Amino acid sequence: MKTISLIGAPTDVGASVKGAGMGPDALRVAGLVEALQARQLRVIDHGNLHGPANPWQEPVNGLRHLEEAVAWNQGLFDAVDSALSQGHMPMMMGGDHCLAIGSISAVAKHCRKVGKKLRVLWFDAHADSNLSSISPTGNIHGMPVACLMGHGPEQLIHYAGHTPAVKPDEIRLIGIRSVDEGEKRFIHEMGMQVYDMRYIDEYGMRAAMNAALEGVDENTHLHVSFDMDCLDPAIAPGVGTAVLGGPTYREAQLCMEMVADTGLLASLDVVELNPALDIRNQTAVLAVDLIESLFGKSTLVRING
Ligand code: B3U
Ligand code: MN
Ligand code: MN
Repeated sequence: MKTISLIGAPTDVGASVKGAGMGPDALRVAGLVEALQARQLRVIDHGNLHGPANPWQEPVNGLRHLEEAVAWNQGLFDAVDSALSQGHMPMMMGGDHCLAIGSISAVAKHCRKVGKKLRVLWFDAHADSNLSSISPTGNIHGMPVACLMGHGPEQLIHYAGHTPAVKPDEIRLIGIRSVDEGEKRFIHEMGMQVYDMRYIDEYGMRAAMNAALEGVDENTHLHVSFDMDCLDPAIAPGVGTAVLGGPTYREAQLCMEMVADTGLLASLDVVELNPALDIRNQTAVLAVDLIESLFGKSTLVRING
């Protein structure tokens, strides 16, 4: 039986909209633990990590709350590292997306150790590829992809023990539709593969997912980093930085089902859920619904669902 380690990281230090720190509890209230158990998974809820409060300060040298982000990411790195070394599947409940630096760094370290290939599927409306020198906001939740690729403040790029933690060909960005000019250049320079909304409109989600999953095999550790603002705000209003024109409910379900079909999912982040902006916890309920599909729940006409 697979064991899921739930790790709550209740902070919004990487954002400039308040509220993502309530994400972990909103997911619990929406029935995450029970839903996973119903998928025949053993669940250990480690509760919420502790870290520095959000001081709500202006950016310093292009970075807002660097010290606090470093502390939270170190805690998360340690928790994910420990879950993986026990053979558990870590599920990080954010919190804002800057936390993926610690979480994915631990995953990258693990992959090195056990000789697995890494593939990260980064679902997001944003490219999260800013550098302090080009970021329009200084918010670190706009920078985790760049940090994981070794471009960011020293304190955020060495958790994995090897830098960069993730190579450009190990990550795929999906659902992207809000990219800053500097990020565009960075993405091209790095040669990252991006399945943006234009791609999804033209070729469909099935083609996008097939392309994003190309080359994965039994020796691949598949990590999903799911920013709730990837989804269209019509179905997911409970996020801090909503962007029109995201995947529909059906498209999102297809993504999850196609990941489930690979049987390779080995770690997960669910981030940027902002209960303060939600309507009756519907975005958290949707997250739980999608996570069920990610773990193999399928429609009634399928035999195993
Ligand atoms: N690219 C902008 C906006 C943004 C990125 N991620 C979120 N918002 N959630 C920035 O601040 O870097
Ligand atoms: Mn994000
Ligand atoms: Mn986003």
